[in-house]
Amino acid sequence: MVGNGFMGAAHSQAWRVAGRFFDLPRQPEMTVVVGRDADRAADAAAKWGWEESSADWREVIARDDIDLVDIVTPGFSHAEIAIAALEAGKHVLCEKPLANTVAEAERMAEAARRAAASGVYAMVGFTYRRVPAAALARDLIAAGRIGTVRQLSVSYLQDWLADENAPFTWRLDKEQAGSGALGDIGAHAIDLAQFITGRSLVSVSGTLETLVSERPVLVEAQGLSGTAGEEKQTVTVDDRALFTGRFDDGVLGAFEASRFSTGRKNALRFEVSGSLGALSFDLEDLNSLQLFDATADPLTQGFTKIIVTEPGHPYLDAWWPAGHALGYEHGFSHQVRDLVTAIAAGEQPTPSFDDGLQVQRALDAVERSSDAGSAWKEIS
Ligand code: SOE
Repeated sequence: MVGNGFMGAAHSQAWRVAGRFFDLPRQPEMTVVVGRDADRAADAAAKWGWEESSADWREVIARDDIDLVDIVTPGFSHAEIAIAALEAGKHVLCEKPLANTVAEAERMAEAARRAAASGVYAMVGFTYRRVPAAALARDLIAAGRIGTVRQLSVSYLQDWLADENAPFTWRLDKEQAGSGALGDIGAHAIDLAQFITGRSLVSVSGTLETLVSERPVLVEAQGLSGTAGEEKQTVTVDDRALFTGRFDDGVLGAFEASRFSTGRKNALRFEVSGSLGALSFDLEDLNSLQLFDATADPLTQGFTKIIVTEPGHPYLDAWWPAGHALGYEHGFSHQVRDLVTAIAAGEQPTPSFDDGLQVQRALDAVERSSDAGSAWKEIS
């Protein structure tokens, strides 16, 4: 695994746990964790259960005992590491968004297509597809449970930047992160909307805004934030992204991504309305999915809260008895389960780098639209 920040902790947990709960065709071995700072990488290895640590990813991907490279670094380094790993014959899991630019994502997708021809696969980490309630929503929509989808809204709301004295971290630097709320969490909203509906966005109209343009420098990172210093640094990304998107079946979706939504910690929400019913989900209540059945008796109709913990629900057979809830980290374990299962079967795991490229093009179209006064832009 290359990278040892917050996302590295989440992925480590998944690599450690997935093979102990799911019957995987191959058992993951957590060989090396790589970090720029050798001491911090060594601490991460000891804490998270990696056999070794290293400060040199190039040396690690050249090793014969490495089969798969998991990339959890900021976006600017994804292309270089992923392409090198694929060319070295290693399977790749890469955090979202796939890259910082469409050009980088195109090169990555091309490398992934070449590698797949010889049975080496790449996957992008849109982990929320693997939240059981989200997977159930997709199944219900595909089965026609809410009829023809007519509209949807998807928002991803967090508030870890609402404090204007929260320090400047890499997620606020365009050079390192590519974009702000748009790429960091808007990318999840786009992927999830496309995943649950089975449709693709084709055009968008959007507006980006930066609410706090200068922040104190970071002294020491902790989680998403850290301790702040005296000096100031200029924020070079958006804090909030608002956009509408047209899907390939004509449906119009409403999207919002913000890290300034006071009181909302990790609220990835969707509501999909169809001709026969509707579905509603909130990641802050991730063990449930709300279903409205428009064909039911009007006198007793209403959104029903489905508790998504039954063994028959997606991914739930491996976990606890019904009613014993899952959390944020389980999506990552499900991701490992699906990735390892696909690789062992010689199949392309999803979402592929081509899927990641399509999301990257959508992000780019939102930026182009915002620059052009919210003019509609094709995703191409
Ligand atoms: C920060 O906004 C962040 O950690 C994202 O980078 C992740 O992708 C998301 O899962 C949680 O929030």
